[in-house]
Amino acid sequence: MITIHHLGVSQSDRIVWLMEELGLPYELKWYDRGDDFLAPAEYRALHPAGTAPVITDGDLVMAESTAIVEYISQRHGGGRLSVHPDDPDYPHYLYWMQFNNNLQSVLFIKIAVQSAGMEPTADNIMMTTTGRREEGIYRALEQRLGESEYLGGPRFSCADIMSMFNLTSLGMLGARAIDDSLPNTRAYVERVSARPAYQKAMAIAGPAASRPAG
Ligand SMILES: N[C@@H](CCC(=O)N[C@@H](CS)C(=O)NCC(=O)O)C(=O)O
Repeated sequence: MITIHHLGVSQSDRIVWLMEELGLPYELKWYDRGDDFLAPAEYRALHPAGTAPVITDGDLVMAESTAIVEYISQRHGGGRLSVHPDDPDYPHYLYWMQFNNNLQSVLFIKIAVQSAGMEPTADNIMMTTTGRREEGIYRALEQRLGESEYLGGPRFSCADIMSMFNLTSLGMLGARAIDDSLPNTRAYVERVSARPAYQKAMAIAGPAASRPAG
């Protein structure tokens, strides 16, 4: 059985969500962040990358959520939440599977530049580039959700599982609020949040959940 090593309040909640969508059994092992808000030593010892999520599946120890999600979908879920290479939406699926890392890399650069005390002025090339990229990402998101019900096509897929955390929980990294300025994205977030598997997963491992007793 797959064990999800869940770091309390982190994007490892998406693996719980995936398992609930697929109706697969799993064991949840909960870890709390340290006082520095980072993963504790016990968590970092699981995988050299030291980031959440990590899963174990028999002898396999795997990190990086994009890889984990596709691995579980294909190996344990019969590919039913993936988009097949023959599908016309396959290129979109691949693109939106990268949305998570795409947006987060921009936000991390923004935080680094800001914490170095640099001002967001027009002659600050890093701030200009980061701002332009961030705007482009949200523009692409609005455009995609204006033409397709889900990111990977007409069907809910792993691309949606990969993307929701960024739209609901990334305020702490300065992510843009999903408000009336992003109407297609806002409607999408409401639609996807209503899914029973999403609600169940968030109750188990989402931002408002806490370590189960015992
Ligand atoms: N691209 C990675 C990002 C992983 C990541 O940054 N995880 C955060 C949690 S949201 C983390 O491990 N933070 C704790 C730490 O860095 O100590 C993935 O999707 O798995």
